[in-house]
Amino acid sequence: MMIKTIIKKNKLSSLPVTLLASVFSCALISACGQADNNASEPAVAVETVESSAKKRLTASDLPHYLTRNIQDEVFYFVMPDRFHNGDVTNDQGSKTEPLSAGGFDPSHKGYYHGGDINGLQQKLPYLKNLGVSAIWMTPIMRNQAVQAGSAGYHGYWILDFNEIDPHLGSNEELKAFIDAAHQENIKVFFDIITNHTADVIKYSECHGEDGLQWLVENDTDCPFKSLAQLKAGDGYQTVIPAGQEQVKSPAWLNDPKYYHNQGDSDWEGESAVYGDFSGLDDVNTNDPFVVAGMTEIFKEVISEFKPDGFRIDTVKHVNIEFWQQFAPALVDHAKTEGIPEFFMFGEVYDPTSAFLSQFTTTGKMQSVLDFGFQSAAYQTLIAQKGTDVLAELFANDKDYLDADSSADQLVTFVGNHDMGRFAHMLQKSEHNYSAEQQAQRTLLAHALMYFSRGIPVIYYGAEQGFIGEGGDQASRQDMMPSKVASYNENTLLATDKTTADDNFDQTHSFYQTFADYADVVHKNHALRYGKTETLYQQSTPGIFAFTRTSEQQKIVVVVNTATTEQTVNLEIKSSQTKSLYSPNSLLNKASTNKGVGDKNNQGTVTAENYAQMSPTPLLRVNENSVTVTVPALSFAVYQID
Ligand SMILES: [Ca+2]
Ligand SMILES: [Ca+2]
Ligand SMILES: [Ca+2]
Repeated sequence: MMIKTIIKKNKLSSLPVTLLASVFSCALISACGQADNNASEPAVAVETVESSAKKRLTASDLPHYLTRNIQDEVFYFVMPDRFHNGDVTNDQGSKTEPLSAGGFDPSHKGYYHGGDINGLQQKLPYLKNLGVSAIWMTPIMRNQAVQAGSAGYHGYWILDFNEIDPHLGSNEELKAFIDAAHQENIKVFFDIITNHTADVIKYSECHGEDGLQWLVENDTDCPFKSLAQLKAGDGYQTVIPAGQEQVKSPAWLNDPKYYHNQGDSDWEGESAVYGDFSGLDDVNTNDPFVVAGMTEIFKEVISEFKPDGFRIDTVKHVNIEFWQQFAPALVDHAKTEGIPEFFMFGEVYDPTSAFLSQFTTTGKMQSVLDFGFQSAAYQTLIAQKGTDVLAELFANDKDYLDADSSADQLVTFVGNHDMGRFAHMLQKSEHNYSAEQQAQRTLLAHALMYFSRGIPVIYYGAEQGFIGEGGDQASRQDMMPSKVASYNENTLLATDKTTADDNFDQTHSFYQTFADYADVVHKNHALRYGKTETLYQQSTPGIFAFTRTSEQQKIVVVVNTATTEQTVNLEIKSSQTKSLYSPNSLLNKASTNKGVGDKNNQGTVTAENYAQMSPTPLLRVNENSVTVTVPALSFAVYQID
C-alpha cells in the first residue's frame, strides 16, 4: 500500500528536515545546478513507500525455475566445506578410494572442515529468506584429498568427474539437495573445470624417476617449456607415481598424451594457456579428442544431476576454440534434457571489457564473471577514484553486445574466494577506514551490485559481516562455528560475534539489508531487465546516477560515494517519482559507533524498526529535472513515472 503525499508550496514547512536542508543549502553545492533557481516555488511531489510489515518476495514468488530467465536471479556463492556440517560420518571422506580419504582438520584453514551437501540442504530456508534464487557451489566432484601440503576442500583438484566428493556426500544426497532446492524454486549451479585435473602427472626432470621427488633448486615451479622448445626436442618426460596410473575417471584422463606436459605456467603469453596451474595437470584442450571427451563428461553431468547451469573455472587458461565448441554443445544438450534456460558463465580473471567480452562473443559463452564491475567498485568505494570510473565501465558494455548476449547477463560480484572479501580490501586500504565506514562502504558496494546491470552474487558470509585477512584460504571462513584460530581472531562487521560462533544469524543487519536489496530487485522489472544510462558522474568521489529503463518501468538509482551529503540536480522528465528504496537510517543502524564488536549497535535493524525509517524523498523542481539529496556513502532508488 502506498502513502502519497502532495506538498503544496504553502505547506513547505511540513517538509522533512533533510529535504528542507537540501532545498536551502543547494546553492552551496555545485552539483545543484539550476535547482536553486526553482526552489522558491516548487511543485513538490513526494511519495513514500509504506514499508511496514511488507512481505519480501522470495524464490517461491518468482517464475518457475525451469523457465525463469537468468536475469531474475540473485546468486549465493558458497563453499560447501565451510558452510554447515550436516553429516559428521562423511568428514573423513572416502572409505574405498585412498586418494580421496582424509585431509580433515577443522583447525587448519587449508584442510577439510566437515561442511557438506546435507548441511547446505538444511540451510535452504536461511538462503531463501535472504532472497537468494540461485546457489553456486564451489566444485563438488571427487578430489585428490591431499596434495602439496593442503587439502581439496575447495574442490578444484578433481580426480573423478562422475561422482561427488565423499567428504560432501553421495550422488544420491546431491540429487536430494537439488530436488529440495527446486522445491523452493531455487536454482543450483555447479562449478566446473576443464582446464586441469588434480596433480597426478609428474615430470622426471623435476620430480625424479618415481615422480615423488623435488629436483628443482631454489624454485617452487617446474619451469615452463615453450612449444618452440618442445619442437626442438626440449620437453619433459612424464611420470605417474606407482599405484596412481588409474586414479582418474573417466579412464582416458589417465593417459598423459591428453595433457600439455609443458611445466608450470608463469602466467604470461603461451604459458597462460599451455602451462600447469601450480602443478595441476593441464589438459590438452587443443586436441579434438579432448574437446569431445570433456563435452561428453559434462553432458553426462547434466543428464545425471539436472543442474541449472555451470560456472566455469580458469576459462582464460583454455584456448578459445575449445569454448566455441564446448559451450553451445552443452546448452543444446541441456535443452534436450528439459532445461531450456541452462546458463553458463566463465571465470576470466581480467578487469577489462575488451578482454572479457571475447569469451561471450568469439568464445560463444553466454556470460562471464564481471571482474570489471568488481574493479570499478574497488576503485570508487575503496581507492576513492571519481564516479566517472563507473560511467566508463557501463559505457564499455557495448563490447559485450552480440546476437545472443549483452552486459545485462554479466555475473557481478564485489569479492570472492580468490581475491578475498570486499570488507577485507576496505580494512587493509591505505585510507584507514573506520569500522563504521567499512560497514557503510560494504553495504554501498553491494547496493551498486544489486541495482546496476548484471546478475548479483553474494559471496557467502558477506551477509554476516565477514572480513577475513586476505585472499584464498584467508577468505574462506566457516559459517558453522570455526576452529581455525586465525579466523576466530578476526572481528566481523556489525556484530560482536566471531567465526568461533555459529553465524547463520538472520537478524544480522547485513543479512536484513541484503534481503531488502533482493526484494527490491525481485519486485522491480527495470532493475533486472532495464537498459543502463548514466545520468550523472564526476571525476571525484560523489554522485553517480543512472537510469534503468525496461518496457515496463523506468528507475533512477542515485549513489553518493563521498563522505559528505551531496545534492544533485538530474535531468529527468517525470510527472511524479516514487521512492523504492533508501537505506539512510538503515546504514546508521547497521554500522557501529564504537567500531566492530559493539554489542549495543548490532543486529538492531528488524522488519519492525525498518518500517519506521523514511526514504530520501526525490524533490521534483520542474517537469524536466529533479533534485535529490543523498547522505554520505548512501544511495536511493526511485521509480520515475
Ligand atoms: Ca560432514
Ligand atoms: Ca602435475
Ligand atoms: Ca590450460
